[in-house]
Amino acid sequence: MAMIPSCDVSDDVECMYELLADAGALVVRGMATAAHLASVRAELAPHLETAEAAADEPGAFYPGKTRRLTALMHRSPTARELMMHHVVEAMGERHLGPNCKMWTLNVSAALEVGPGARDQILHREEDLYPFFELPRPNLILASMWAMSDFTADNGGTQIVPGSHTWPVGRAAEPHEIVRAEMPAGSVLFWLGGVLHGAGANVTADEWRYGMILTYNLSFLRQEENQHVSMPLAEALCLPLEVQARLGFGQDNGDGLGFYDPRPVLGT
Ligand SMILES: O=C(O)CCC(=O)C(=O)O
Repeated sequence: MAMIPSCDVSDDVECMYELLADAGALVVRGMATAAHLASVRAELAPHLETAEAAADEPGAFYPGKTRRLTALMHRSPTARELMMHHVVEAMGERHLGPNCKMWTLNVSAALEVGPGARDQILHREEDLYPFFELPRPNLILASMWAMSDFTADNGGTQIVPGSHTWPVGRAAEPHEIVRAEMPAGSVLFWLGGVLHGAGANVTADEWRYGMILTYNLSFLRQEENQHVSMPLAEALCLPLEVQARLGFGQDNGDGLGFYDPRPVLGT
């Protein structure tokens, strides 16, 4: 029976990464406090209210009855804090660090799955970079912060453990797909080569609320254009390590992303 391993935030990060690298996915409980969750919710609420749940189009990549909101690093200082969580840092260093000088935020999005939403089509985050052959080198690490409890019925993310090692063309059988179940405050990590997708919500009235933050190697283009999503004046006020994670850093040792600071400083 396919399963997603799980552990607690206080567990050893080496053990966490071994579990993650082996299964391709891992749930870590206790990553965010109730205060963190309340504050992300409050910061994003005015924006999410304006995000309409689309009608369903069969075959469309994004199922209907879901609400999506991006540009979270501009909209939520608490989400920025969680982006830099020490367990995320440890998983990123181990998974992405060996393949790059820096790694960056790839996508930030609040994802609400409403009653009646269907399963999302299974996909790999690394399908963004199709010119690498399967199985690809480590390019992306994904994390899903449970803002509400995730259950098998309310849209818990579908994960296919082990699929990061599969050859081209191998499709998942129903018994190989697991729906992530985790209490609010947990994080589901998965590797960029793992087949996954939002789960169907078969409840009558429960919305599943998650915040997805994915990270990639800094020499690849970020899926979400952070330089447009985050005003430059705001980015320059953030700590240097946060600027670097957002992709505003210019020192990756090879000159990629260099800029002349004089226009920024007004000279
Ligand atoms: O919402 C989820 O559980 C997964 C979302 C996802 O895979 C996507 O938006 O591409």
